[in-house]
Amino acid sequence: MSDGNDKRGNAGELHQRGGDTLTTNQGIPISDNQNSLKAGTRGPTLLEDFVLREKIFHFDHERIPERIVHARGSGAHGYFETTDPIPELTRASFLAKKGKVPVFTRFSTVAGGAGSVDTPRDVRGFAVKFYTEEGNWDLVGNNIPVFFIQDAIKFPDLIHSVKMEADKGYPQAATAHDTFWDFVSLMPESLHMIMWAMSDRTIPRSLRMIEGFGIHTFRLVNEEGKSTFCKFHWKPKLGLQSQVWNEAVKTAGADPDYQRRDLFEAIEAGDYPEWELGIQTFDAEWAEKQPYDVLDSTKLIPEEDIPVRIIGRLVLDRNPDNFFAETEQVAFCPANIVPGVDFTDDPLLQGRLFSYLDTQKSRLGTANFHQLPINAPKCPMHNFQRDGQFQMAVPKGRANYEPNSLAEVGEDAGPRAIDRGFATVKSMTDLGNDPSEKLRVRAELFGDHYSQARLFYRSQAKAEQGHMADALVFELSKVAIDHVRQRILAHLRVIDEDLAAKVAEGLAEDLPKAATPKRDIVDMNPSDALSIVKNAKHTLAGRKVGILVADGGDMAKAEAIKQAVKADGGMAVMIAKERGKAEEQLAGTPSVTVDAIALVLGADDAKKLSKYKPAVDFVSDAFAHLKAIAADDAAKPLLDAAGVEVDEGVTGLEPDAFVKAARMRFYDREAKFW
Ligand code: HDD
Repeated sequence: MSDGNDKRGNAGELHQRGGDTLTTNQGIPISDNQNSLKAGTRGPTLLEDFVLREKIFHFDHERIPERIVHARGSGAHGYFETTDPIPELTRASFLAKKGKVPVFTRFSTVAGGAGSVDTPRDVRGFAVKFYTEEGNWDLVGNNIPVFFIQDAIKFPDLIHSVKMEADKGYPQAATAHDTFWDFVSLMPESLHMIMWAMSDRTIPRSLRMIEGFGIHTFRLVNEEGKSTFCKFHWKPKLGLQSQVWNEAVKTAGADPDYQRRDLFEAIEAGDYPEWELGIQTFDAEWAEKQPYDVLDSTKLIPEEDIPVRIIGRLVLDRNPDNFFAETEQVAFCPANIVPGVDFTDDPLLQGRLFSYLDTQKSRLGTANFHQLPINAPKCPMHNFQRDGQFQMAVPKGRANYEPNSLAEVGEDAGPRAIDRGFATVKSMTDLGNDPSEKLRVRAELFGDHYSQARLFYRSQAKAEQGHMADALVFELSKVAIDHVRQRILAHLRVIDEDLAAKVAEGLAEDLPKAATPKRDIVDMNPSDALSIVKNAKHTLAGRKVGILVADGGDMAKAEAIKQAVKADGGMAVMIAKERGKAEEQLAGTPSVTVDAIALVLGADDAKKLSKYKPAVDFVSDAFAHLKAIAADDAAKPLLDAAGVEVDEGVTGLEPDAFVKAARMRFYDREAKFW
């Protein structure tokens, strides 16, 4: 335990002391943790029982307010390693040279409460706290490179509209309801993000398979004070992969903790999730030539226009020791930046700079939340801020003000500001701004709400476009207010007539007159980087195969498949109707929990299983979810009962052919389901 005056400025680390004696919070040994103190064997419990009172009192206060957004999340420790230093762009010490710094990362869904499921259709938060030698830098991003709104003043409205409806208290963790679509239909600036939200990006297969984005344009500042605009990108080593919607819905029931478990188990198994950090950099002159405003968070910069330069990697190699102390109490804040990084005038970012510090006070209850071990910097931290609730540090001496001349009488005068300290970039005019007036306005180019929504839709593979139309049909089917659905269709017509027609057909509604854009639409070149399917990595790494076995099956074949999957970097699990005959029980392990299936059965087994609903679902869901299926003739009765039609994703039991198929999903199969 620290002496509370630790030179690194950390608050004392309040570890639970070792030893196996159960004590009260005052350290008093407890003799009986089963019975409260009573007046006689059958008498009332006595107020005097301080052991009981303290225990119940503490329990009663265990919960803290959950985050107003991003309440459900999963965290992990790790490190960031700079592999291609950028001293010419930034003086941020850890980016200017090769080397590693510790990090804590938290992934989250946005809309649901802390106890909601892992697989709703929702944006994923991707927040990284870098504990650098010059302080903590928090890159608080999402898995989508744009945002719903342009100005922070709209954030409370956006969140109110998406959360459970105020009168009903539902739906939980879902955008598919009146208030969200009502808001969106009146805020066309959200349409670009809506395209992303209705794409497969919001139903990821695993947190290890999502991209991350800093979203805003930031600044990098070098030793000479030169500032360069920068967008940050995280690229997953396992590639991008998503579920299909029907699969995500079923996963929510099969395993509400699907993604949290996946992250935890991968790290426990030493299969460390990894991302590359990339940057897109540009100057004001380039920015001024674009058909969008780089300060507008509803716009992205296509990678084809400015390639992403990879400068480092993030590796998550340690699970938290304690969920509450670390994942729940971690306090991210976009205002936490280090010398060498700076903000821009993006009005969404500017509002965020206030909100996070403010919300932590209400969530964590004291201005001293930065002293919690997960939030404290790992570099020296010295200042004259003092006291406040739950002050953990015990500063020595009387220097709690500055300037002071206490050094002249031999006392510790405390810390001083240094020339190398953080200095804000001075220019407010480098993006053509005129700061001479106070105005409640947005820059002119912020008015184009459709061009990039169209860019996103037209950059998708055919299957992905179909998924977006399906998602819109599903969501709008849950909207009871007729004019809201019509208003959305009017916007879709501007984005893409085909998309609008498909959605209208799915709803069996007439198309309204198209909305009238405020500005002319710019037809940007489609960008392959925006598609998941076009960027899928065909690999079994990070994926799991389920092998359904039964008494009559050839176990040598099952074992050969298992070994081949492992050799290819994947995991394989044997599943049987009865748990005692395999590693998992069929009814509790539906095929939504794996990425491909193999059926190693005897002919009699297949006949019996074809009458057993969990077995039929196991196979028919795998087929419907576009997964590879390995089976031989013996499995035919089960394949038939599940409606499987042989295609290139259905192989025999030869391990090589199956492993090759299991590395991907078979999107062409979807055409059969219509
Ligand atoms: Fe936010 C949490 C991401 C706009 C206000 N936000 C929060 C988290 C993430 C983001 C990942 C969870 C952090 C964690 O794991 O603890 N937020 C974003 C992104 C945005 C964004 C990528 C746009 C580019 N946020 C945004 C605005 C505001 C907020 C415009 C308010 C003006 N966000 C908050 C918050 C939260 C938060 C209320 C809730 C809990 C917390 O901060 O710590 O302050």
